Amino acid sequence: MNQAVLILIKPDGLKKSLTGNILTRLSESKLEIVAAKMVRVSKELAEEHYQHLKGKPFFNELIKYLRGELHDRRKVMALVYWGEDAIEKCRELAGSTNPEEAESTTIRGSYGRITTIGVYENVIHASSNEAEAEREIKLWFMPEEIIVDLYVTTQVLEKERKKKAWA
Ligand code: DAT
Ligand code: MG
Repeated sequence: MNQAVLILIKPDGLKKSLTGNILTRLSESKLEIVAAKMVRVSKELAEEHYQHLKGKPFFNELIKYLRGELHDRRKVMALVYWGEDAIEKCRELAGSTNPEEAESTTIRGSYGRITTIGVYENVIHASSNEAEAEREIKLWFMPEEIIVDLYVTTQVLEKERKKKAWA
């Protein structure tokens, strides 16, 4: 069954110049990239993304980590991969959440670490199931940023709004 999955290359992955290596690993899946962009992550976006972990002792550090405050890289790379069993394939290539427990051949096992204060710097995010993937993709991307029609859309009339354009 074809599925979509949100992948984030987290700030540690960017700082360690691992983007190419990570994309090469993910390409083993033979999935199609249907969206990609760099994102400066607001506190609101980070907290919404990790809403299921609100209240955990590591939540505040996790939000700082995703926003790049721990790596002086205030951005992440966000991608949507699409194809047969995309979630399982990407989660397998990513490896376990805890990078010390992840198989050494996986992305997290190869490049992740746990910091002395206990942050799991695990290099990438991959959605964990179809419902989460849909929620996350809709959170990170607008419909026109994705080159296939993944989810039902609606037409909205945009009120007059200032936006940046090429001069
Ligand atoms: P995953 O990212 O594998 O889907 P998750 O959704 O349970 O795992 O957690 C999201 C992130 O939160 C994870 O990538 C790293 C961090 N995290 C999870 N459990 C943690 C823990 N026990 N200590 C520190 N960070 C943790
Ligand atoms: Mg998760």
